[in-house]
Amino acid sequence: MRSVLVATMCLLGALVVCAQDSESDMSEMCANDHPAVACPKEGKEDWFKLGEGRCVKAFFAEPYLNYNDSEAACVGLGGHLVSIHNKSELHDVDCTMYRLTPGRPPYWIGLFLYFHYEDLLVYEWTDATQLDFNFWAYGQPNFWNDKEECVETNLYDWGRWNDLNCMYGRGHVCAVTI
Ligand SMILES: [Ca+2]
Repeated sequence: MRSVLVATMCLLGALVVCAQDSESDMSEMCANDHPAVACPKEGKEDWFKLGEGRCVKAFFAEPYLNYNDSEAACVGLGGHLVSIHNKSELHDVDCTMYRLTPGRPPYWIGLFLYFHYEDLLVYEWTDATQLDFNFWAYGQPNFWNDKEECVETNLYDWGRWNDLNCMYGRGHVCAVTI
């Protein structure tokens, strides 16, 4: 019995160390490699640069919006839910969320299920840009219960994508072109 207890405590200890590593990794990456650069676009001074031609802002406050309302909120600000096209943009988005909510809650991003037929799942971005990158979490997308047509991020780890029922309330990340 005692050995089981010790093993369990070691496992818990390892998990805590892993979590601390992940946290400090984000802190370091976001300070050094993906720092907050203010958006140069008029009226978007509290947004941050995303790659070369866009700015990004994370929203996480009640009431948490479903997918369609999140996209509508971004359109109302002159953009769309964020699309992500490479690892550098992914980390820009990760750090934008991290600075607002270091606890890694889920946020909607601009990916949605455009078409499905049996096992074929075809996704598009709400800003109509090309789907040329993905960062699914392990085992995703799983189209669970035939009802998961929208995509959230931060499942299991920073930036990992999961398909989810569009009616759930989530934070959301918007992007605008500059
Ligand atoms: Ca899923």
